[in-house]
Amino acid sequence: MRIDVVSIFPEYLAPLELSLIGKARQDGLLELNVHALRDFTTDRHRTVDDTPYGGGAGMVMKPEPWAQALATVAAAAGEATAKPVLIVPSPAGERFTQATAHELAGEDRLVFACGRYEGIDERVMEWAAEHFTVRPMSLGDYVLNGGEVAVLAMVEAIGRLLPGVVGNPESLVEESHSDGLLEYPVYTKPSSWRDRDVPAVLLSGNHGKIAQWRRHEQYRRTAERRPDLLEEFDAGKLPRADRTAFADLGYDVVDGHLKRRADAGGDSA
Ligand code: JEB
Repeated sequence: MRIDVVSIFPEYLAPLELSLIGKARQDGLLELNVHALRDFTTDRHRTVDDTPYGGGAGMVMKPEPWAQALATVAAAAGEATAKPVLIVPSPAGERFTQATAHELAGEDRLVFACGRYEGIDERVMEWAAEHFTVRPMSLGDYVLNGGEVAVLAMVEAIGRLLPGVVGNPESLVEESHSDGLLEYPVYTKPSSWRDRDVPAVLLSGNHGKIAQWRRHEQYRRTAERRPDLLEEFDAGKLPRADRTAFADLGYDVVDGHLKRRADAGGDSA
């Protein structure tokens, strides 16, 4: 996979050279190119922003440097194959999820356009659709100062899904089977630490019991921290012990879906 990133702060993307993604690059699985937007300006001051039409606070990124940068990047690796995907981080984008990461990990070429200020002149996204599949994407419902931090997160999430990148492929298989639940808690040695013991079942050697305990911990945590995830959960063919676990958490199974009992307590604990 080839990834290009355009930013007025290319040094912000330096962490991508490290660890997991750096390893993928060394192994030739990932080609990463970071471009400075100001290199595509033509005026003496290397201007990238201007005041917003219609008024209001802040500045808007000018279209001309973006068109120069994106046309250059689009041409760079040849447009012989399908259009590259242009990901534009934005608080107004579609939510970036693990499903998005899987989708994008199957692409040959990704280009990330990191905006700053109040964002990029909207006409850039319209024009870019001639050369790219344009995907405005948001990391989550909070406000960042620009797209760079979002790109670090997205590239890491995508990069670790590329075949051969994660050291232990079993950890990816386990993740993909996680059914949209939160992870179970994990422990390591020592078995007793500051008067706190690792749950005995994990030392029992009974792998059936361990698997069930972990699954029930996933249910408990998800009900407590992310009850929204349980609305999507397929409870159709749960074993009786799992239905009982959910009943204890205040949930009944109705038509294959979990339904919070009306008389269940104020919290899910
Ligand atoms: C992404 C960005 C800004 C209004 C307010 C602030 C370019 N989850 C996310 N939150 N914020 C961003 C994001 C993502 N992905 C984000 C790109 C830019 C914020 N800003 C600042 C823009 N509009 C500029």
